[in-house]
Amino acid sequence: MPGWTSCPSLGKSETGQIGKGNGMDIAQIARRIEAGERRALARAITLVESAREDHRAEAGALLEALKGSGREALRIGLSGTPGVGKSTFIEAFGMFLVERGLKVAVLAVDPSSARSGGSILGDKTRMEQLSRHPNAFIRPSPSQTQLGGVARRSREAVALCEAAGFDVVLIETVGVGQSETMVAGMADLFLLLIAPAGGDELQGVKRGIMEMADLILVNKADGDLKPTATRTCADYSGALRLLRKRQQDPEGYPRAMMVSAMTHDGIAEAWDAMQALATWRQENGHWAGNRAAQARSWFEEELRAALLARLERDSAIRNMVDELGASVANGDTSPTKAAETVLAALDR
Ligand SMILES: Nc1nc2c(ncn2[C@@H]2O[C@H](COP(=O)(O)OP(=O)(O)OP(=O)(O)O)[C@@H](O)[C@H]2O)c(=O)[nH]1
Ligand SMILES: [Mg+2]
Repeated sequence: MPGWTSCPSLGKSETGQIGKGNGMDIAQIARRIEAGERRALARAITLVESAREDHRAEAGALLEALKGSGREALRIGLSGTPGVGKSTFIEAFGMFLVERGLKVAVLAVDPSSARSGGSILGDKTRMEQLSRHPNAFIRPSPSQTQLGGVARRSREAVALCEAAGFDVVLIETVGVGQSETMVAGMADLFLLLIAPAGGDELQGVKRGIMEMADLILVNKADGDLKPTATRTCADYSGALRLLRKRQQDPEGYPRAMMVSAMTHDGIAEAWDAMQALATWRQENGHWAGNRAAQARSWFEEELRAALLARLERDSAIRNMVDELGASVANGDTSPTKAAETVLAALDR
């Protein structure tokens, strides 16, 4: 993976220039990304993944420089429990798309520390064809920090892929609580991959996650598992019909379908369903409305993170927060009063 292990600073570009994020370098890297240069894209993603303050500033300038590209990809979030077949599905679906002339980027988002180096290797073998295809770009999940940091970096990586001219950006996450919400919050469509199983399993999928799904894909609908998959699909279809109708859905959505990432059965139908939904949402204003709402909440999250970071940097305030935290824990001070005290100190 080019750039995956390299130094993230864009200042040290391949041209050997040592820059400090000045306009020249940023403009140049932006042009290279817009020209679809994968190496530039990989480096830029490494940059946005960095927590270093100077890198953050460069990343901000780069994203600003790319803002005007006006390119829009179809952003597809994809979630499912370990072993459900996400990687296999992405390989099959990704190949299906590139064979139709589309450019596909795959980003993995994993806020837990569950994904070891071994699984990344596993993914590479599961996505062997796709990872070698000139119209595909696969980026594994970076090493981990807290969820907030992951959300920001992932959004930025999506924006970079979009500016690089990818038609479809797949954002994969393993189902671990909040990560689905995060991925759904940066996608136009959200797919939930489910394994064939008895009725009891239905209870295992949290209602909140079902409510986010646009398509539930029952994978492994092949061989001996086909009858179970058929039943599972019917169960989920029934469950989806019981959910409250969402404004952003045409008749018949959200829906459950069967696929086999192994035999490729149902992949074309799933893509048709995704396209039909995306088109309907575009024609009915939900697409733009959703993107606007996502951009707004991204801004608000940035602001919250920046304000907290500023508090963290001020050692007097940090000490105050520590002391008040202890006092709140003892029951000596109420949480409300403690927060007011910190805010009052900031105003001084
Ligand atoms: N029969 C059948 N097996 C499948 C299918 N898709 C995936 N598998 C198998 O299921 C296992 C897990 O597949 P992966 O694609 O690695 O699953 P994953 O969701 O990416 O798993 P994690 O990365 O661990 O979260 C592998 O042994 C696959 O060969 C399918 O459509 N049919
Ligand atoms: Mg996988």
